[in-house]
Amino acid sequence: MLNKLIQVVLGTVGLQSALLGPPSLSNELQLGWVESQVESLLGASNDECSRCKNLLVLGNKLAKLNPALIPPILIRLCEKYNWKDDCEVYRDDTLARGAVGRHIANVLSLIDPRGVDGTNICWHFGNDACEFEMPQFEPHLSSWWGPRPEEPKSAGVKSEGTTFNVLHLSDIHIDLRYMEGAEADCNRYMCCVPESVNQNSPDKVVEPAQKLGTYHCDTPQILLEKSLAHVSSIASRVPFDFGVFTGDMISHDTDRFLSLSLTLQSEHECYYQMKKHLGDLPIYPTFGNHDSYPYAQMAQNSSGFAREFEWNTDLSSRMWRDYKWINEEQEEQARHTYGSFAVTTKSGLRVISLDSNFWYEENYYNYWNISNPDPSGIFRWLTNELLQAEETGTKVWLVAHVPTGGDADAVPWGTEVLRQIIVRFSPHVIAANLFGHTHADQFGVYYDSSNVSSPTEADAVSVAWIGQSITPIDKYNPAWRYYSVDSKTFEIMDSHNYYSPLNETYNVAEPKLEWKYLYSARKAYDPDREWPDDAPLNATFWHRAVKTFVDDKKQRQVFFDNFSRLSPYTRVCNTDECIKQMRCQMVGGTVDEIKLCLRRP
Ligand SMILES: *[C@@H]1O[C@H](CO)[C@@H](O)[C@H](O)[C@H]1NC(C)=O
Ligand SMILES: *[C@@H]1O[C@H](CO)[C@@H](O)[C@H](O)[C@H]1NC(C)=O
Ligand SMILES: *[C@@H]1O[C@H](CO)[C@@H](O)[C@H](O)[C@H]1NC(C)=O
Ligand SMILES: *[C@@H]1O[C@H](CO)[C@@H](O)[C@H](O)[C@H]1NC(C)=O
Ligand SMILES: *[C@@H]1O[C@H](CO)[C@@H](O)[C@H](O)[C@H]1NC(C)=O
Ligand SMILES: CC(=O)N[C@H]1CO[C@H](CO)[C@@H](O)[C@@H]1O
Repeated sequence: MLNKLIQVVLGTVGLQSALLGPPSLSNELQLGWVESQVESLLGASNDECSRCKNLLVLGNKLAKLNPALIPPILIRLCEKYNWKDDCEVYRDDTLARGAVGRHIANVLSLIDPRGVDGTNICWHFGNDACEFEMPQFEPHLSSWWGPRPEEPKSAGVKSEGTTFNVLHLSDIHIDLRYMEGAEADCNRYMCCVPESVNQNSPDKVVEPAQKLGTYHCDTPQILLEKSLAHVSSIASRVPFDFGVFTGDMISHDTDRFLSLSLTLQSEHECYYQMKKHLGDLPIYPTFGNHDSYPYAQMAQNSSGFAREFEWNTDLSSRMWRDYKWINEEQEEQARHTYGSFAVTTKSGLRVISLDSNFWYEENYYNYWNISNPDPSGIFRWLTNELLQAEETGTKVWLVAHVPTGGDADAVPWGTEVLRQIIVRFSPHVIAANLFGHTHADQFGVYYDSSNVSSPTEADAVSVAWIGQSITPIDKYNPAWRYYSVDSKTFEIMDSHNYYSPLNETYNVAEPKLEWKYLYSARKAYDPDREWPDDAPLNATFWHRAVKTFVDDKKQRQVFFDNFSRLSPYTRVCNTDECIKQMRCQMVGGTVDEIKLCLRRP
């Protein structure tokens, strides 16, 4: 069945690129003309921001007239101005390798080069040529919802002291090209694959890729299987109600080696292994930034280019349904909302899985129509789900890959919209937000406050639980967690984290992964047991934990030990700068808030 699907997908995409066609040689004249235009625009004496915008005006015109010209122009300019090592990523070839030229052309044809699109493109891609501008989302946003209910329906629901368990898996990044013995200490990504070289020692491998995984490399097949076998062994003792997979199945292989077929095979393999090891346990997945092709690209309906990505939503949602993780109606939903869907679990919790590529910074489609809070429609869809839940007193968990804060590699505009939604519906509707992406074991607190740098305990409304990765990249021990959840309020009462010390498997004849219990968040982050036993690990709990990480050196180290699961590369964080960075990432709900927080003395 898979082969057939791949053929169908390859067939349609191939036909499409053939129709768009490569530029002919006679375009050489046009290329030369554009190059001279670019040169004169760059040489103009106006300020950097205007120069950058003028270039975008040219790009926008060209992309509308002849989009096929954009990829060869990008390659030529990239080589001339030395933008990247590998300028071939701008090619218009979306099958054999992950080239994005056509997608940049698509986006260039859509942007408003002189407005907020141009400003923020020049800010982000143009080395701060223009200053960042937050678009004005009001009155759009507040028109999406009325005031918060005085007496929310869910307020009447009281805990009865019973719990159930939920599995959280994240960031598998299977590398089907992983090769035991290949160079793990390579100069140029990807390491541990046949082509990896260390330039100082091209003929002799410096650090051989290990059988079960290596700190600087993605997940070999066997590591995925052994990890899931461990999850399954725990599941037989502490049964899970359901599992959440917060995305990223494809390896960090560079565009040179990524292909559509490798993407499809990796997605298939990850879903298949979860099904094989976890049986009837429903898993609610979400797409990561790597789970697309070319890397991180995903177009909104309103762009007119969404069809180029339908292969992915169609393939995945069909598999989720085949594996009985979602039903037919939800499959239909997922196909129409870029893989996002909502399900009600057997215990009555509403789980909403949301495609985070619409706020990820490397998706080019996030840089047009920036003034529109919702070009994709997913935020309206989400808000309608939340309003309905508010009305019926249903509790919701949000599941997405890229956190709105975290490592701050999302776009400030999309994350600000989501932050406002989360704050509006927390804590009375949204009981938890689950993310992945950073590979670290992290969390964040959302505040209902405009005072970004010093939010108070009373302002804390919601928590981002950022799940640790299976992949050891970069320098983590493979790990996963499960939550114990109140059966009535659906608040998280504790998290239980497992890890496997990968270095113990290095250079031994019969390597074996030993899985160990790492920690419980309740015990680790409230060592004096001040927090009442029957209180959930809600935003108030985590607000206090942040305070201890800042003030107490010992607690801070516990956090960092757990952050990388005690890998040999565990960080020590004792400088003011490091502590500030840590704190801002924890309390900054969005990319913009983190930046504002870092700027404060
Ligand atoms: C962009 O979004 C605005 C809403 O802010 C909308 O009115 C407009 O039509 C959109 N522009 C394009 C080019 O689609
Ligand atoms: C996107 O377009 C499809 C096909 O026209 C439609 O069925 C779907 O509802 C749209 N999705 C959103 C989120 O607007
Ligand atoms: C933010 O909080 C700090 C510390 O409590 C306070 O000094 C400052 O005035 C507050 N700013 C605003 C805008 O409320
Ligand atoms: C967290 O739980 C405590 C104890 O039940 C409660 O006092 C506090 O208001 C809760 N905080 C939030 C944000 O719900
Ligand atoms: C693995 O790394 C940990 C953390 O640095 C260390 O304590 C342990 O001794 C290491 N094990 C081996 C076999 O090197
Ligand atoms: C790996 C590691 O150091 N984990 C720590 C996480 O927190 C718990 C609770 O303090 C410690 O016991 C673990 O050692």
